[in-house]
Amino acid sequence: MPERLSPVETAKRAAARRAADLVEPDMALGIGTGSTAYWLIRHLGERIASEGLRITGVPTSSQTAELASKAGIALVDLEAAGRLDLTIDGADEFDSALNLVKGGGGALLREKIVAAASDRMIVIADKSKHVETLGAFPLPVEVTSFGWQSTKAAIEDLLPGHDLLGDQITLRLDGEAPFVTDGGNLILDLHLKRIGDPRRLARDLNLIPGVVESGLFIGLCDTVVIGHGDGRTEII
Ligand code: ABF
Repeated sequence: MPERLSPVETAKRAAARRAADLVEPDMALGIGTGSTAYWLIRHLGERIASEGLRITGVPTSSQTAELASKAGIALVDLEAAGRLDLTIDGADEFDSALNLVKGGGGALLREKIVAAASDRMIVIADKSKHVETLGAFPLPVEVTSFGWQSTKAAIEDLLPGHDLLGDQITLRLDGEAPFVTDGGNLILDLHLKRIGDPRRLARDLNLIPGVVESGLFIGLCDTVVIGHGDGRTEII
């Protein structure tokens, strides 16, 4: 009995399946985090089982590592892998210049490092992630726990000089406690509503002491595979 999926899950699965079909034997892959990436892992597992596909993978989170290992993907450390052929990952938003907002799952630092170490990056996403202007999704910024309130104040001082509609900053929580990333850092979510110049904001954020990385991925994504609720896909 085939699974009955919601239109959003149908879209995610379709995008993931199309991207999985682009993976070639012996590729060294960066493998993303999030529900769309988990569909990718499932489809790669099916190809491993059905055609004996041989690939190695660098996971971007502990959950990705667990799922990829169970799917039969040989996991390697990024240091051992060196350059990767391809990273496939999800996103929270993407615009038509293929700028991304990522990090809703809290793994943005490893996701960005892995993407930057790859010859190509493909994003897989349902069509609702395609926006004209980034910013409706709160922008995750990873900061050191040491001095995080000073870092937050420095970000607040930065924002008025940018083309934004919102300016609230919240500390991401895990229940009552601050959320802690795989790297031991904290995440501030910037509720900006509209980011007029993502490249400039990304650059300015990374100049602030205490900011480890932001969820703005500029110039890293080569292709987006978009999934639709009826199972169709398109590539931009
Ligand atoms: C990860 O996947 C994160 O960067 C991003 O927040 C999330 C998107 O999740 P989903 O695919 O479940 O929409 O790449």
